[in-house]
Amino acid sequence: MKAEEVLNDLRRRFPNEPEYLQAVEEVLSTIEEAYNANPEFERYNLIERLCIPDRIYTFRVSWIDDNGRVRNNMGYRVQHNNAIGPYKGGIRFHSSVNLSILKFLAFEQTFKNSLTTLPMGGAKGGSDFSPRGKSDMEVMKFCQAFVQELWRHIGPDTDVPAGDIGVGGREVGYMYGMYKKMARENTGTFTGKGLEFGGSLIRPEATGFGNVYFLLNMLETRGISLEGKRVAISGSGNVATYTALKLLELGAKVVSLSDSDGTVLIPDGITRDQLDYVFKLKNFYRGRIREFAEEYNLPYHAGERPWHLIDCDIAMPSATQNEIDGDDARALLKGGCIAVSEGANMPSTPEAIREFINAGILYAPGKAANAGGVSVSGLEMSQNSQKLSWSAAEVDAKLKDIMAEIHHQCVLYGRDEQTGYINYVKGANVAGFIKVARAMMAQGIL
Ligand code: NDP
Ligand code: 2IT
Repeated sequence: MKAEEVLNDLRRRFPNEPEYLQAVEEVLSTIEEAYNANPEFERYNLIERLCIPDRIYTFRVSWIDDNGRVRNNMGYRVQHNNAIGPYKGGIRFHSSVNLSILKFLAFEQTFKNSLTTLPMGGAKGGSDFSPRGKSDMEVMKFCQAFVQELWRHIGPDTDVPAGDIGVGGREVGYMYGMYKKMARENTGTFTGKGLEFGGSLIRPEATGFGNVYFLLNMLETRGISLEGKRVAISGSGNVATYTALKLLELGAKVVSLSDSDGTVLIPDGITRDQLDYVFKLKNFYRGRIREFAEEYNLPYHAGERPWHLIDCDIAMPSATQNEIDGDDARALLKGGCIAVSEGANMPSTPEAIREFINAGILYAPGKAANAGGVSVSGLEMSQNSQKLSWSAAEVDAKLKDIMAEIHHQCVLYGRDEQTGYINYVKGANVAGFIKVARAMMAQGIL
């Protein structure tokens, strides 16, 4: 396999899917050697079957808003690969959602889920519906209409959706309610459910906590302590806020948060009271980070991302894809950044990744660093199957072990023998790939 040839073919066939092509390019450029080491893979044209999703469902979602107007959104589910387990991955509701974005996310999810050590295939779904500015009733009606189409394609051993941007506990609850009604069963087909109806303790915290656990593993390879480190975070949603919470608990300083309108700087580090305010603002009032800045008289930069606004030791991008470009990466490095651990999926552009790796800093791609979320989703599935629920301490301990194992796999496949540098991009891609590839080979051409 020549990565460039495979890519050129995909570029020709999917010319309007830049995010998908970007994600595939990053993986192919690092697994070429591992792939070619096994000639059987090529004979089965494994690479093409791994890059192109198994199937994609596309549908229209019609619903009625509070003013009685009929609204139409697009709905999608990309079932990418189920070689190692049922399709598994989040649902994103955001006005920017299109097939390219969901295909990139489903592709990434396949490698991420392979890394988790749990039996889950890769999928992603969503809609260009934006919950922002919608009433609770509108969100409910939309979720119900979305699931009236989706429900027949999912199931506890077929495909298990969860949250992502714009989809949290509220949306999962509404979607699961309608799913249950349509499917006439109660097997927990969504994860991220409420605790009263099969949800797992620590699932809301899992992505952010898991990212901090991964960061600790990375820092340990260089004997660096997290205590007192200045951490810039982007976003102020699920991943960002729980990342901040764990950092605070471990004595680090969170110096920024953001949303799609702008960035707040917290030069002395966020306090627990301030963070509680953000949790309330975002989850209950669905307000803007600007309001937090106003409440505490903190510097706010409209329309800006954090990276060039404040010096930090560590960056944890936790908002969206391609939110750190080459200039942002250079600004981070100039400001003394020694580690980047990605809470978001593909937040760094290829140029930014090159900058980080060339500078020799610790750099963890999202598919490794943010895998804690889907890992605890996997644990939620286990608990649902057993009809049991585990304690928070038990789930948290399992999450820590899983993040350590993912880190271990990255080191195993990503450490350069000569320099000792750990290329976490290569490590995560190769480790994720090998497991899926072996499973695909064992199951024949499907
Ligand atoms: P939320 O919807 O809870 O929060 C998203 C945050 O990012 C909000 O602050 C939002 O601002 C901001 N944001 C979203 N889109 C943009 C954009 N285009 N430009 C700038 N800011 C933006 O989502 P999550 O916290 O769940 O997800 C954040 C990231 O983490 C995503 O990349 C997601 O794929 C990834 N992830 C999530 C997991 C999970 O378990 N939830 C697991 C693994 C990865 P605003 O409110 O203004 O839209
Ligand atoms: O990107 C991700 O890993 C998620 N949004 C979580 C997926 C899941 O199934 O919990």
